[in-house]
Amino acid sequence: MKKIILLPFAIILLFISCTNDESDDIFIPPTEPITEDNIPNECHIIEKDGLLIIEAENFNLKGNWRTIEDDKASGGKYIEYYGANSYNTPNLAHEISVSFKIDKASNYLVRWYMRQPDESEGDLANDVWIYFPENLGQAYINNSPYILEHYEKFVSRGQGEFTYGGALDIHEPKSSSWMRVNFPAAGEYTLKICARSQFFQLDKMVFSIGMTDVEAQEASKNLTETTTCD
Ligand SMILES: [Ca+2]
Repeated sequence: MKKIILLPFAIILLFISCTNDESDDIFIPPTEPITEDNIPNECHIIEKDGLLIIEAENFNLKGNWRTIEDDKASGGKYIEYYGANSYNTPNLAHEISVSFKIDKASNYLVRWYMRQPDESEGDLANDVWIYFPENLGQAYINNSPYILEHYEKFVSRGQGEFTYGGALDIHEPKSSSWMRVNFPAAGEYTLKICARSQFFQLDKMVFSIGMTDVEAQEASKNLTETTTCD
């Protein structure tokens, strides 16, 4: 009598046990190969409301750049160059880059939030080499557009707080200029930066369109980058 009562429980236990084993052990192969149409999600930095903001900590770092956490920095982080100065020519061992997406032909003013260390005097630790591949960067010399075909010095000042600014310091011909970047069509583009000054700190890049520089500064102060995923 006792065996008859226990039998249904034994069968149920066996069934649960087998089911669990199967779900743990069976490997289900992917049903379709990975193609261009079903690759895993990829995210891109994009423009929003006239601002394309790039957090510096999203650059692909190389050489003597490092990411540092700081509550004062946008996104809680900035990057610092801790290698030797490279004032005369870009040293590609410390070249970093970041990619982003543009949705239509457009021309942006290029600025940034940067900081010099507290102990830096004057114009120490306040610049980088900057270049947009495909010669998309532009300066204005004698009120005429000037195509930037290689790295140029980009500089500003700021201590204590990360500070909005950034302008070109071109040596041949010698000129100081705002920097703009001209994207000819929708697509993915890259910004390259190469180290120039030891202990320079970069928080974020700010590209603006359809607003004044003062408006861009106000609007970008407490904003981080915008991303979209496929
Ligand atoms: Ca940042």
